[in-house]
Amino acid sequence: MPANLTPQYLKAEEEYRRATTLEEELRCLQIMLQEIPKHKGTDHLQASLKSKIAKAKRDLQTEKKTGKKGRGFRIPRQGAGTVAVLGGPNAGKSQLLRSLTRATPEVAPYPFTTQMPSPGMMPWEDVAVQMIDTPPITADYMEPYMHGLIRSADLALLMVDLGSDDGIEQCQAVLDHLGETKTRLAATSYLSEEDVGLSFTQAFVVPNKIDLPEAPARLEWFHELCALDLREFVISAEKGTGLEELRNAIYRALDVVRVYSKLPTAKEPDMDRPFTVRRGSTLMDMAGQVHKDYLENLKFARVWGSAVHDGTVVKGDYVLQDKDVVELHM
Ligand SMILES: Nc1nc2c(ncn2[C@@H]2O[C@H](COP(=O)(O)OP(=O)(O)OP(=O)(O)O)[C@@H](O)[C@H]2O)c(=O)[nH]1
Ligand SMILES: [Mg+2]
Repeated sequence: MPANLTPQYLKAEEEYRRATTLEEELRCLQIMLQEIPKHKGTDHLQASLKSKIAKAKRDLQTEKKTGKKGRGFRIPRQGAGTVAVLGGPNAGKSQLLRSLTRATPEVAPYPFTTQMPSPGMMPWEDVAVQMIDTPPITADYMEPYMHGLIRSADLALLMVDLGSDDGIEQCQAVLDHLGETKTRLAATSYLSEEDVGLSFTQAFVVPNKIDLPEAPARLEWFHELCALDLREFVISAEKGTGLEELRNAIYRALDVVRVYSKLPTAKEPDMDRPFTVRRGSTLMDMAGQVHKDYLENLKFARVWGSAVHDGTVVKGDYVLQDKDVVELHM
């Protein structure tokens, strides 16, 4: 780390990566600039932040003038996390959505079937994860809004078509294309510290159509030709092979915990609709999700869970554990 970045900086940086509106982006960048230690070692980063802020302001003005959202396509976040399904034409992205969610995007044996991103919710135990089907990325073309979509996703699935001899090349084309932009895939999500715009999204590689007779041989070629530093899940989206492993790994990769809220007046907590927060989040982070009034007026909470005795009184800095039941008091 080039500078001693404060927790506030790191939090703003994390939110910046997940921002879905220009206003949010701008607010996060401003916090980052305010929080960054001002010395020679951070000159470059400071300059970079300033130019990002100037650009976000310009884009906001354009948005206001034209009434058009300049950053293009945004799907509101929903559920425990958001997963972008990526790949070349015909890789089986839409089929995967059909198999893991109740969404019914068109699946067809010819390329370029999907024209617009569309979401579906994948159930996992008592929560759901948002999956987004996307149009194909090719050597020549990627929709401009795909950058924002990938950057704000918690995880990307890079699908490889094992049903065609072109599949490996098409997968490589996706990586090459992204490699020329500031939106990249990696084993974990992070923002580059040297270059403010450069963003890495955690990704899995998902070779698909393993049910086909030639698929195992193609998978071997794929391993020989593309040594990727990404976790791999080999599946048949159509036949269901490997889907349970993938579903579990997707949820775990989000690294969230579930928290159930209980009203002080209620006997039982609401076990049907857990809140999800990033692992390591505090009671305060969750309170804001329940209602923004709690942000200012939270006095304490009682918690029933694995880390504390039943009904323990805790403050805003309590770190939430999976399956905690929380009773907020104003
Ligand atoms: N054998 C087999 N075929 C599959 C599998 N998954 C998808 N397909 C077929 O592959 C073709 C393309 O599937 P889609 O889901 O439409 O692919 P896509 O990646 O969404 O394609 P675009 O929208 O054009 O980018 C269809 O004919 C599917 O039936 C699979 O697991 N096994
Ligand atoms: Mg499709």
